[in-house]
Amino acid sequence: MSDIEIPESHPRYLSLLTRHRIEEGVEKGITSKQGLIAEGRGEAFDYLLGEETIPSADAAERAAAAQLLLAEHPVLSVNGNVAALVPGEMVELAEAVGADLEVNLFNRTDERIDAIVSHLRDHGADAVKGQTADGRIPNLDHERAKVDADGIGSADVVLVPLEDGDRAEALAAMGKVEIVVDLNPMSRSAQSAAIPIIDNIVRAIPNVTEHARELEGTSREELEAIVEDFDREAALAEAEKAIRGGELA
Ligand code: PTJ
Repeated sequence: MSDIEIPESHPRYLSLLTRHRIEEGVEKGITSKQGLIAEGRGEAFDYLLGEETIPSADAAERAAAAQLLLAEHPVLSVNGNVAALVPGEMVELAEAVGADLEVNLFNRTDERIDAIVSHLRDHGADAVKGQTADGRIPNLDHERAKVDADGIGSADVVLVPLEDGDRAEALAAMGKVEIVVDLNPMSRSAQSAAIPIIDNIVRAIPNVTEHARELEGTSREELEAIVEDFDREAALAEAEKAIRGGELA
């Protein structure tokens, strides 16, 4: 395990910390090597976004909190990058909204599933789904399609951060309300989501949790109004505009 110290005063502190966590994730057998490439892609978009949560992303994070609180069976999907970057934060969000955590991998191996389950337990999770794999997402090849029947298989609302486009689309096609976290507003995952959150996951998850805590005790009608008022097309357009640095071309 690498043990570099990053001074908090460094202008690119968050970006360096994030890279370091992903690198550690690969060393621990949690994150796939492809996860390093995905991280680089995400960083490029984050740089263009100004490495901040733009107002439309904050609105998406509030709508996501409301949608998760309204859900009957919400599930938070965890892959190798998510486990490396925000393990404790995912556990806290699951607790705040009463959701299940499920390990669901693009490059699935039983070893990585088990490593991520115990990593999440080390960060305070009681129960983590993903090892049973007795359910299937239709229209996807075998390994990528595996889910728990009593987890993602029967969820009504699923949070899928940093997801590959094919699977995000297949989950949406199953009729699940999909909340996606992805720094690329043009990705198929973001485009297929009911609530696309265009923000870095390290900022997004704690902010969804904070909104959920603020919204605790809010009536169903008010929560429904927050979800309805959220405009996904406008949020995607705002993020694209911010990335392009001005007016849409
Ligand atoms: O652990 P596995 O096997 O499930 O594999 C996970 C990865 C991420 C490797 C796999 O799902 C994959 O290849 O994903 P893609 O197709 O590279 O898509 C990842 C998306 O996440 C890209 O659109 C990136 O811009 C985005 N992204 C990367 N890092 C972040 C991010 N979005 C938010 N926060 C980040 N830190």
